[in-house]
Formats: sequence, structure tokens, C-alpha cells
Amino acid sequence: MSISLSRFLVEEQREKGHIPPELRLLLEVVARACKSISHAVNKGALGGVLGSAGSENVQGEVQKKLDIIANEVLIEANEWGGHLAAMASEEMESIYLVPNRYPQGEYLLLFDPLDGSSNIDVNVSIGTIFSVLKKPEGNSGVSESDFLQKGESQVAAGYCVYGPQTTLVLTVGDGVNMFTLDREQGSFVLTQEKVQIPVDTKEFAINMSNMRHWDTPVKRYIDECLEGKEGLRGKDFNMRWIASMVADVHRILTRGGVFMYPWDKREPNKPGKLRLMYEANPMSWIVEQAGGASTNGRERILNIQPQALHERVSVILGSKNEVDLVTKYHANNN
Ligand code: P6P
Repeated sequence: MSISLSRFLVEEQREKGHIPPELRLLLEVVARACKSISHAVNKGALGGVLGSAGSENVQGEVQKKLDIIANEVLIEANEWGGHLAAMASEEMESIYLVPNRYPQGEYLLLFDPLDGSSNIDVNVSIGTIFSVLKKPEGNSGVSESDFLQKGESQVAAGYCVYGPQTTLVLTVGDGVNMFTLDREQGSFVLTQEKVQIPVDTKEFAINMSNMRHWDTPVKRYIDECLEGKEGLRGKDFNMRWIASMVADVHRILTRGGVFMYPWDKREPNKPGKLRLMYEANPMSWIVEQAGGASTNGRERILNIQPQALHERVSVILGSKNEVDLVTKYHANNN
């Protein structure tokens, strides 16, 4: 008997008391928005949704038409439900307050509406990443500072990968579960429960073209992987780099591995490329809930106190023993 996402969330709420009704409703709406995004993505050229939108986002990156479409789908799906106070997106400079014509809720939703945009036009997997925080008690309105909470404060986090299958991966702090979209039924069905990442791996994911820019600990770790079984590690490693964090993380959740987007000296004042609030934090919580680890090379990502909505961070996540080793190399490098 297949279990739908809706039934799974009701059981998480009713039997385990793990999530309140308002959060369950929010997650149902986000899942429905991901279904709509999947539909738009799958149309591709037939839907006239490929190519650039001719604009730039707050990150100074060229926006693809699908970036904007996905952002609009998430805003429109979530603004009226009454469970949110505000939203934040990679594609919008400032936070989006729920319009006064709708009831205000107690949750804050953050998202990268379509991560991996450079892969859209070449038909490689992309995805939506989302994170849910509770609005701090007390203050009546909502401001950007309400979003600046450590990743360990998240109450839900997930992503939806638009690949050969459309799969929603979710944690509410009770492990990680995967739901595959059944297009005939139009519903997400539970396909993998209590995902566990192997603590060891023979596979690393990093953009090797940046090697000359890396800091010493990262160079040391990758060099040892490349030395293979004749080297210190005593085993051969494989490499993958999809340039879609959602797809790389999904592979790591499925078979282990270590994903690295480290600081490099191209822009020394930038801690890394990936964004803390709506890429690193949700992915780090998911990875930790699946028995993995996630640091910025020096500290647990979920412990980082955010200073700005779009701040970036160096990311090393995945199989625990590998992440610990890379983090140890950073500590020894002081
Ligand atoms: P590069 C996509 O643009 C993204 O933010 C992540 O999804 C991905 O891991 C990374 O950037 C790819 O970066 O420099 O290899 O293109």
C-alpha cells in the first residue's frame, strides 16, 4: 500500500505529534508548488520557458525564464494560505511580506526556487530548495532580521529534484524521507524512508577547474583522493560534479559521497559561492538528519549565526568520516 506525502504528513502530525497542523499545511502547499514547477520544467522548449529572462538577480547572476517562473509559483502558492508571515528567495533582494489582504501566519519560508539554472537549457537535473523557520515571538511585524536565525532553528527543510524522476526530499527533524511524483495520480508517494548516508565513501564532488584557487586543506584532501590506493587513503576515488547542488546532494543521500564548494582565492572576501540561508542550511540539516555532516571547513554550518539574508558560505557536506577529515585538515592548517 503506497503512502502519499499527505498521509505521511498527517501521521507525522497526528501520531508522532512531530509537526503542528499549520506546518503540515505549509509543507503540502510547497509540495504542490514543486509539482507545478516540475510541470513547467518538463515542458522545456515546448513551453517557451528556456533561455535567459534578460535580467539579473540580487546575486548579479543572469536570471533564466524558469528562475522567475519558479519564484512566482512559490510566492503565489504560499502567500494566501495563512501559515506564513513572509518569504525570502534567492531571486528577490528583500523579503516578501504576505499581503495584508491575507491572514498572517507564524512561519517564514526561504527558498532557492530553481537551483542549478546553468543546467536548465542543457536538460540536466535542477531543483527547488526550501527551508522553514518560525517567526520569532513578540514583534508584531516581520523584518529581515527575523530570518537571520541559525540553521539549527529550522523546523522543516527539503528540496525537490527535477530529474529523470521528480523527487521531494523532506525532513521535519524526524529523519529524511523521499517521495517520488506519481504523474498519473498527481501525488508524491513515499519511496524511501529514514535515508542514511554511508559514513565512508569513494566519491567526491567538487569543481576541479578551480583547483589552483583552493586553500591548502582542500588541495591536500583532493590530492590524497587522486593518489588512489597507492596513496595515503589506500583506495581509489571517483569524481562527480553536476553543477546542480540539488542533484549532487541527492546522489550523496542515495549512495554517499562528499560535496565541496570551498572558499577560494578568486574572491578572497567571499566566504564561498553557495548561500547560507536557502542552500547550505536546508541541505546541511537534511544531510545531518541522514547521518552525514556539514561544515564550512571550520565549524558546523547549522551553528553559523547569519548576518545577512544572502550571505554566502563555504560548504563541505556528506559522508561523516570524509567531512570530519576535511575539517580536521582545516583545523591543522591554522
Ligand atoms: P559552478 C548552481 O548555480 C550552484 O549554485 C549550485 O547548485 C552548484 O553546486 C554550483 O552553483 C555550481 O557552481 O561554479 O561549478 O558552476
